[in-house]
Amino acid sequence: MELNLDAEVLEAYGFSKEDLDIAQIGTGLINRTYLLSPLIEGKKYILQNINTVVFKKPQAIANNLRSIADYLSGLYPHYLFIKPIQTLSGEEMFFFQNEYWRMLPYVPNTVSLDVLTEPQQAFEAAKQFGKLSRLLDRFDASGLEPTIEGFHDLELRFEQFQSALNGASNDLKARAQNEIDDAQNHRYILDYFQSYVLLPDFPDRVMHHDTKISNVLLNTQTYEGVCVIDLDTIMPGKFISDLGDMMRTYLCAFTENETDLNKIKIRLPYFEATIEGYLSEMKHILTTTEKELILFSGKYIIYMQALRFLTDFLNGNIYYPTAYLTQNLDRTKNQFKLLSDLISRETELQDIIETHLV
Ligand code: GN1
Ligand code: MG
Repeated sequence: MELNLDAEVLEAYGFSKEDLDIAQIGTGLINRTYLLSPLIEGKKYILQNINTVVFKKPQAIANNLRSIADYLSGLYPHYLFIKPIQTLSGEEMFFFQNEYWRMLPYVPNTVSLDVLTEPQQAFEAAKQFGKLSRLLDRFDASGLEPTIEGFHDLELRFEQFQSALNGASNDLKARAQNEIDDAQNHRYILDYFQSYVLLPDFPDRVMHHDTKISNVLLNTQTYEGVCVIDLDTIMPGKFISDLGDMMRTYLCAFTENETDLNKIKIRLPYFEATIEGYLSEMKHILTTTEKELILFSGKYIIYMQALRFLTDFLNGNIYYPTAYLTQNLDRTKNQFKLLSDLISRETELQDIIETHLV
């Protein structure tokens, strides 16, 4: 396969294109990822092209990862933290023809899943993300830079929704009327968050900010969690970001792209496994206030993702890649269905949480 990959990029890392088999991999919507396999023998590597429309400050990513990697390697030398490999001239990124590239080690004997088929996978993934937060509990998050400004800021996401609404055509608004109502009717989720945000025991922590299942590597044989990947959005945030996105993406058997809304519901065993895995690492780290917000984390992130898809639909689909005109609207409906299922089962979900907090 002929790939759009210049030999200079590989040479910056001491590789020659002729010695490699190069394949594009991954399902992420944002960066382009390649697997480099040596034709004769040797280690495999991952090469990524960073999407600078989304990540406007690639240097912030490199700085954050360097300081976290230094901290972790000093205190927990056995912890596998996937940091970028340096170029021959000692840089964490290679800038070529207006594009940023970086290289990462490939972790052998691991798989990355696109969908969860067993609650145990949710347990392992939640444990891995919880572990990263636990190990970084004492790390000073204020030294990190936001790699995307306001990324999980629900207030900003709500404002972006409102300005998209103000600028949208009557046709788009008419198509999205029910979802626009849903967005307004759930605004209390933002108000609730704001009533907590300044409390001293609701601290900023180091968050991964993209805890979907494909961002955890599992051992090929045992399916135990090995490490987390896709570290571009590691930056300060509230714990609800990571746990909430796990709820958003692990609990339903179908993704945000499913259009049959009857299929969109929460699976209790996956909920319990997610909570159990996360709390196996974070139970003694979370503050009293944070523990009160465990279930809320799901509402917060699912609502935010619904707003983001709806905003993009009203803006004419400029952020998320879409296969058809109303895909972002369908994703919005999907996320609101998930949100309402979560809300309708609040009592039993809260009971599960209580069981695992004792
Ligand atoms: C984007 O590209 P991917 O799938 O890793 C987005 C996430 C959304 C997700 C929704 C930088 O992530 O925040 O939750 O799509 N990442 C960015 O599918 O915007
Ligand atoms: Mg990502």
